[in-house]
Amino acid sequence: MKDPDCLFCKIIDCEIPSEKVYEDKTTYVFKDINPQAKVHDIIVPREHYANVAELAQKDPKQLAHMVEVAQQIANEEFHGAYRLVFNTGKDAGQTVFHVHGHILTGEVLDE
Ligand code: DGP
Repeated sequence: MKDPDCLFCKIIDCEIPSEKVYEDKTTYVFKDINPQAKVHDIIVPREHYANVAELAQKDPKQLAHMVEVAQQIANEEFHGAYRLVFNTGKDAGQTVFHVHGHILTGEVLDE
């Protein structure tokens, strides 16, 4: 399912440009517009889910696949070390309501 008003659905469909890092049949990864680490990528499922809790409930295999892809990117960027953050809910800082993981890597991260 797509949400015609969703920013990340539009990025996935190339209606809005992005700097692609990786893609496959179910998953798209692109550079964050406002990076918080040397490497800061956003990983999304092509299907629209509002947040990680909904994704975990409705398609746990997709969530596991996203972790695998994040690991693969970190293996290439920084010997497998990375942070994977899913802001969930407005009060936790979620601003785009299409589930996305922030992949932070490429350098030693602050604790
Ligand atoms: P969050 O705060 O967890 O919902 O993260 C949303 C992230 O999406 C934030 O780090 C900035 C990024 N972002 C927002 N709009 C765009 C955009 O148009 N292009 C790209 N590449 N990233 C965006």
